[in-house]
Amino acid sequence: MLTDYFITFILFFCVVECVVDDYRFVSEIDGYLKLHRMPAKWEEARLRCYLEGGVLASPTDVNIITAMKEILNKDNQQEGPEKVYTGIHATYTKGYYTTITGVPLSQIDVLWERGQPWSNHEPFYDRANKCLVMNQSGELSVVDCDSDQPFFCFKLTKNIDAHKCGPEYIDSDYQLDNRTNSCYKFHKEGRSWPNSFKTCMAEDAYLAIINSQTESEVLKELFTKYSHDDIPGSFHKDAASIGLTKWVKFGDWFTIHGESLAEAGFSTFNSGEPNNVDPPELCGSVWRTGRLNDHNCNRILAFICEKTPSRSNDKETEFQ
Ligand SMILES: [Ca+2]
Ligand SMILES: [Ca+2]
Repeated sequence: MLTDYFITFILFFCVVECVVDDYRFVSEIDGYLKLHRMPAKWEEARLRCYLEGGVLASPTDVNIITAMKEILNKDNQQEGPEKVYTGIHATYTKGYYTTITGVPLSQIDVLWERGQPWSNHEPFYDRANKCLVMNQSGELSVVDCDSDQPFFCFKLTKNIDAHKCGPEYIDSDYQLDNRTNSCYKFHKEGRSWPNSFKTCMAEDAYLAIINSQTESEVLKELFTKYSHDDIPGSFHKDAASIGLTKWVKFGDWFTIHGESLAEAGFSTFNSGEPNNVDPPELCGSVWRTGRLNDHNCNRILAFICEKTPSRSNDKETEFQ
């Protein structure tokens, strides 16, 4: 019930502007925008938005252009970035621009920046690996997709959901476990350790850290819910990446929050591990037993993200 009230609250009170985990509600577009100030290459920006459950925002109509411009010109009293990536790209075939969702450039009312899209009287846009950026005036220009630019992610309102693990703008797959007071999500899609780390970050979470024997049991139980058949792909299915790496310089294992295993509260490796059998095994995983393993960071494995529900609880309290 609390959840229902919370959704109602968001929908009712966010008429002008409200912020859910950095996503600002914009009523005119019935959705949320988030400005990522940290520049990234276009493919990275696209991936980041996808992992957050949204898309790289494109200035497809006057409402979204207005909203993006407003944030660019006045972002929390800070000067916004001069330019941001849009979702408009020609990475499939040079010269053929579409948005991420497939809207062709020809169907968009484009306001080009002065001199664009021509350069030295040659059509500049008809070259490989080009993407469009938007400036603070809403004008577009062509850049190399490998350049680093800030960007906006966009999400429709229907993707916003209230949940006991947070008023999530991502998904509701996180489950709170009362024994550890943490939320967990088992990702059964296989990824390398670095990509697993990135995915958890995009979900406002982190690769799980085992802080106690109890938490080891919790992850073991979570893993048990996913049989080999439940996990698609042909990778190894008895281990899942967690937030543990070997600090080579120091020569021992540390969590991604900088703690030694003793400081973290759980240090039991599975029998025979760490064995460095596929060298270098510098990333950490949990076996189905709930115990630790070392594995090669490039190895594809399922993974487990963890997040604390406290931030969202604060918000729910505030909104009652
Ligand atoms: Ca933990
Ligand atoms: Ca191993």
